[in-house]
Amino acid sequence: MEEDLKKIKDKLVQEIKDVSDSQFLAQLKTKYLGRKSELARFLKEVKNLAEEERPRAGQLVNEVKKELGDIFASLEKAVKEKKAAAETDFDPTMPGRRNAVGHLHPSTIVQYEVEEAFKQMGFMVYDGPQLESDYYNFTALNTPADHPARDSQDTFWLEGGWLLRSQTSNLQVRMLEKYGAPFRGIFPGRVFRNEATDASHEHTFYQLEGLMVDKDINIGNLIATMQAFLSLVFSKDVAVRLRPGFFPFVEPGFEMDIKCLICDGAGCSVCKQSGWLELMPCGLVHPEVLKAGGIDPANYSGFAFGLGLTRLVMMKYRINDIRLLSSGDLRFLKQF
Ligand code: FA5
Repeated sequence: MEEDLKKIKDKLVQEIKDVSDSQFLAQLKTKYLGRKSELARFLKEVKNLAEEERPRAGQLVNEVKKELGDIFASLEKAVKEKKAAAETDFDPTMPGRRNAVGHLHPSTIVQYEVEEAFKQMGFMVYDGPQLESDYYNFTALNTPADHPARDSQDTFWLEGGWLLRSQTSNLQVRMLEKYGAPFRGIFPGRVFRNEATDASHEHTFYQLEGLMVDKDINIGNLIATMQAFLSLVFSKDVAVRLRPGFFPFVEPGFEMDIKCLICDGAGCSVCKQSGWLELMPCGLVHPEVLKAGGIDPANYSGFAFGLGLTRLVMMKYRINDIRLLSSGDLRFLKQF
């Protein structure tokens, strides 16, 4: 009997080897463990054996029955797991996939660098409204309604004397009103002008205004601050030049130009063949502006500048067309 039972087990092990189908597995289970199986027949025969043989024979049959049961249980588990894995597309053996993570826009990268440079010199960073009143964008800046200087900034006018700010200078008087003197701050942000676009002009671009008001501020302080920040941002000396420039809210006023880094001063479409790019008008704050901000010009003086942040980005990365920066073209943006 022992021999016969072993044969049953071996036969099952042989038959079950490549089974992966649950239906076939169920059939085999009936065949080997069901009521009409050989094993059931053996079990019935035990009671016909001599009394002294019965316990040993019963034990043998039950042992084999348990072994077969275990074999079926583990196979059923394996088949079930395989089926579940096939139903989902999750494959735990696949290597992980990288998510496409974005990054900062080049204008933001440069803005943060400039902010860092000015923070090191004790300037705070402020923000302000892009929808602005005529008063803060022009009138408070010594540029009344009939002033011809208004024409140099083609403004998007809205109803009721409101406008899209044409310059970050709109924050000069707002800040002086709010914080008084002494004051040291920069205000980066978006400005708007109703003008035709070309390689160096956009209708929507970024400026970064700076304002410092304190006792005895003079042009020397202005030039030293400008030089310090430019060499921090470019990590090298860059050629700049100062020309007289007129803005109603500074006196004296200057234009600070940077030698074009696209053509290295030879002349190109970005610098309009001049070799220089107008980057940063600046000057000493006009006494009328200080007064509009509630500051007494007899006690305080200051300097202000209006950096063309988008142009600085162009110089820093040698971008030869300003329009690329707002194009949303990923082939361009992925390079930064
Ligand atoms: C102004 O906007 C003054 N608010 C600057 C100022 C501030 C003067 C404080 C004195 C004291 P301007 O219109 O020149 O100035 O513009 C400043 C800078 O913005 C320019 O030098 C240039 O770098 C940039 N800019 C002007 N127009 C455009 C444009 N359409 N596209 C891109 N950059 C421009």
